[in-house]
Amino acid sequence: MTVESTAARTPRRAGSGGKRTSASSKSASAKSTAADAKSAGTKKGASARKAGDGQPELVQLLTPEGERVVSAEYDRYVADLTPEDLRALYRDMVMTRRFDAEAVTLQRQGELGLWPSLLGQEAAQVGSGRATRQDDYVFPTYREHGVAWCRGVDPTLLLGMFRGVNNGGWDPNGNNFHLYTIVIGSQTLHATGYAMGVAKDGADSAVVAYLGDGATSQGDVAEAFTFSAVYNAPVVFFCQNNQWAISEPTEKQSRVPLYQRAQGYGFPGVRVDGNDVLACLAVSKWALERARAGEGPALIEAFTYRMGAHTTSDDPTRYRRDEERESWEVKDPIKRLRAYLEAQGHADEAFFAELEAESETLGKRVRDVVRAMPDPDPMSIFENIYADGHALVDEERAQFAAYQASFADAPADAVAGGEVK
Ligand SMILES: Cc1ncc(C[n+]2csc(CCOP(=O)(O)OP(=O)(O)O)c2C)c(N)n1
Ligand SMILES: [Mg+2]
Repeated sequence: MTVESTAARTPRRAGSGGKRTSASSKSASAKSTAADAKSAGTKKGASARKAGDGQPELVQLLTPEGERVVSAEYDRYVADLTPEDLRALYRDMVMTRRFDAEAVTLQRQGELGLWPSLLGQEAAQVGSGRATRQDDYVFPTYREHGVAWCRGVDPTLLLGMFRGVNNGGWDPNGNNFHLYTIVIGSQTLHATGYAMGVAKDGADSAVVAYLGDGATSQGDVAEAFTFSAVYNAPVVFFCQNNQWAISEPTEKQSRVPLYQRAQGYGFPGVRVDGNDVLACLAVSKWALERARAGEGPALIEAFTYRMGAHTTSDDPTRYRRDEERESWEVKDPIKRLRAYLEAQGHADEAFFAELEAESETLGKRVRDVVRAMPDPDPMSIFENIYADGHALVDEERAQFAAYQASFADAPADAVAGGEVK
């Protein structure tokens, strides 16, 4: 039991208009993972595992070897998953990893300015992303490519900002997936405010705020935790503890395990194996269900690892040892679900081969779309700053227009009397 049950369980929200009900569970399917768990190669009643040397327990439903662990507490959240659902989770992770690898390559080829890879964090993102409902709202950091995938955002749209051709790239309200946020931790406040609004509307939607381990040291996150707790906001804080905030290890962020921070704010915190897609799905569903039911926020700490560099501008060999990375390779989220699918006879060679081909097609599409992205008009950088214009921006615009016009190949009509046409 890793839920901080000592934290004050806030009562149901009173008088908030609409009725908030628990998420309805899907009807029982022919073959459940709980049934699978009861069959061959399962471990009973041991879903809380040690995270590593001296680390506290974490919720785990699939071991790194792909064995299903029975959990009295969390099995019910994955009990209705069919073999098809499990293959779909596997596909999500494979497609996400392939997309991410293509983006890294595109950056290396000079097609993108920067890329923050999610390598190693696929299970945390797909598990939590697939736990959300369409009407839920998600506030990501800059690394949530797997969550974007689950929300239905076309992956090619994620690349525009990193190519420098736009300031975001997608309509946040199209998929209830907010724009990427680079200012560390600030999205937790946006999410909290949004969740307070959802509650005032009387809707039974929930909100998920993604954050990193480093973000937990930000004042914005402390404020978001405080406000969400006292206003009992339906928000789930999904923290991917990938062990590093650029070159700062988690030990430099906190003297207690991150999930325990929730206790001080009066809401529950859980540490989950972030490389176990089933556990991430189950724990996220638990947190979303209680948020919908008016029980307020929860903090999930998905214990995982950033297998790549912080971004393509970073060189992690300067601050961490290869052995550390290698120790996480054996916990790979994709390999462990594959082992489970194979052991259960839920997927055959043809499935894996088709998926491989499908992911290559995605890679090619991403490449083609990025290379064809039109460069924006340089003057467009001055758009969308103030609704009604601003003297300083006008001055800067004129200066920049003159600068652009000073190039030999500038179009003759680029400027007229210092004003942009
Ligand atoms: C307010 C603020 N301070 C500093 C930075 C620079 N910065 C960018 S990423 C990063 C580390 C974030 O680490 P973490 O929250 O663990 O997320 P991760 O990158 O590991 O996913 C920092 C300090 C920033 N973007 N915003
Ligand atoms: Mg981190």
